[in-house]
Amino acid sequence: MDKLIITAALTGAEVTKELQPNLPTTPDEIAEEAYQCYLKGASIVHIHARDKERQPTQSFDIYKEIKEKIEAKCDIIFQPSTGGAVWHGPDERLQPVDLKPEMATLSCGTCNFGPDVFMNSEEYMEKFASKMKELGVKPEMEIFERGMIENAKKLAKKGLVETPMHFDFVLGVPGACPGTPEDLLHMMRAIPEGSTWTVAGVGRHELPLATMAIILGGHVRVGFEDNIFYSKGELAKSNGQLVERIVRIAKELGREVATPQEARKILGIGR
Ligand code: KMH
Ligand code: ZN
Repeated sequence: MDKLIITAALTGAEVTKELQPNLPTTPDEIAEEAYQCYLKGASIVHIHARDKERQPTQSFDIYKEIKEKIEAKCDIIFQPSTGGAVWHGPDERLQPVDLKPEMATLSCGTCNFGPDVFMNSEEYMEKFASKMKELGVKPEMEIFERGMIENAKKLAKKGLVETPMHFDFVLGVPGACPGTPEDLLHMMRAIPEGSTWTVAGVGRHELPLATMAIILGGHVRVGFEDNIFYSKGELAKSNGQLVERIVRIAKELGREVATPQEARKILGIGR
């Protein structure tokens, strides 16, 4: 079994400081939080930028600042979001890809997202995939519903995404696929052989699904984007605290944790 890749999803587009006072939102806060997660055992950081009013933004300049600040501290893999917030348009969402990061997310279909709709038409997906291919950015295929795996396979068939693909099952988003153990099993069995996968369980699903992934040979995403709590009713102190717990569980279960360099090798991204 490969070593475990832990992704820290630090900020997201939906969480506010009112909900989670320790949410990192400025480039300095995000870079420091990324570094702390790296020290605890994360090998990828999934980044959403915020503007000065702490609103989600896909600004090239702000992502650039965050990327440079993180790279000054450590070699964790920088993975910007191209999902942004539900109201961002496709060109706006694509801006951080121009930084030529090692990875970026690629959402593989449209779904409900709480009270909103997260729009990812075939046209968007092909546009995002083509641009990432052109710039040598490894897409992480974001899967919110089972049918999205078929969309990802279609992108690969068209030669817009290289194989083996890396998937992230985001399970438990209100309005999309629930986060039961059966849902994760269904998803992992549906991806092409040789693919790698991560699970991001939303809210109370984070810990059980992460534990399943550790056992099943998948990888794990944790962080305030997906879950702001450490346990029921108890807010987490930091993203690092959530990473630390996964490292501890992995150790107990006999699964070694990957460094960023080891994660690059597992994912087939060069440096
Ligand atoms: N904020 C969601 C609407 C991604 O980062 O690629 C989309 C999202 C996915 O978070
Ligand atoms: Zn995201």
